[in-house]
Amino acid sequence: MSIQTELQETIDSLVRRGRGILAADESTPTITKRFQAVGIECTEASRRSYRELLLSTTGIGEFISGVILYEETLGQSASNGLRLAEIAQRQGIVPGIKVDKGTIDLANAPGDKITQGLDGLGERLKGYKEQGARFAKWREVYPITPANPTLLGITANAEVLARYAAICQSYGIVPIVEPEVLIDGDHTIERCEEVTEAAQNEVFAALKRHRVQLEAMLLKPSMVVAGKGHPPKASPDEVAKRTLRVLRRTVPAAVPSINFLSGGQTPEEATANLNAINTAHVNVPWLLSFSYARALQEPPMAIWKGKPENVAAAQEAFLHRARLNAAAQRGAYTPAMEKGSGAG
Ligand code: 5MM
Repeated sequence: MSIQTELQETIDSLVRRGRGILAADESTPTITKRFQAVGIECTEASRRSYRELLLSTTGIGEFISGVILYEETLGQSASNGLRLAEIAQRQGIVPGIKVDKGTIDLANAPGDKITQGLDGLGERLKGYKEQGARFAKWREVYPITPANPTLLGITANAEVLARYAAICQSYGIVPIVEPEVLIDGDHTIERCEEVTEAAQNEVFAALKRHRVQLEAMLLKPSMVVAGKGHPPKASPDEVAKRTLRVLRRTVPAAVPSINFLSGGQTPEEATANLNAINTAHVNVPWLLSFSYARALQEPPMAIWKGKPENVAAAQEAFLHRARLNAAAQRGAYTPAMEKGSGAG
């Protein structure tokens, strides 16, 4: 099969109305933090059991088209001996892989970050592909302060995202490009909008420079929201208006789908905001969907608590959250649908 056909098949499988992506690619330090917050011991075995719980949830393939895995998970097998990636595939869910190696300080740009992991990326992609991965994800972060992100931060992060995306496509792997404007801080929603527009403008300029095929990538942006230290929160209509304005100004129509991260919003907020985005738009060229980690996983993780007797209830809560976000993708969510969840 040609690389072009491979890329198109993966895009066709991922980009589907009423479906989104599960981000289950927390690195070991991040999942340790998330487990500790709800009293779960973080071991190789508990991480495997938890991710098996998510991927083996009956019916989850109706709402989730792809899953981003962490390297460890891609190599793990479930209790029945099947590889976790194969369990996903049997649910109709395309396995993907987080390929970045986290952030460090960006030299000469105090307060800004840059993501590592480009060295040897091609060789790693070959191995991940053999293990079943068909798409990849790379995240750059943009902290907001009065001085950040700097122009250097915006250009350097865009360049790295574009180099990653170009390498992925040359190996037949669909890249998810994730520029995350962080919610930390007390900045206004106006400042978030300004930074998001500048960051995304530069990302698409860099993608063009590196000849990335826009039809064969997905964008995973943050929504335009105020800093978490700047209450009250904006209404879903306000978030939708500003988020759509930035997207229209920055994202070419050739990109097939935009899958938002939840970025510290509560599960209910992330669903309501996605729904508002999908009800506010008129004739946008992209599918507008989700690629949530915390907003899909917080309820099931809190219910599971590492105990086998809680697996069924945790799966019910996960399925419920996925169903609500799938409804939000169609603009068909109402807060009344929150009732009757499996959340305990
Ligand atoms: C921003 O984080 C991504 C989306 O998650 P949320 O919906 O919770 O915001 C997520 O895919 C993230 O990139 C992974 O969890 C990996 O994070 P770390 O910090 O381990 O690299």
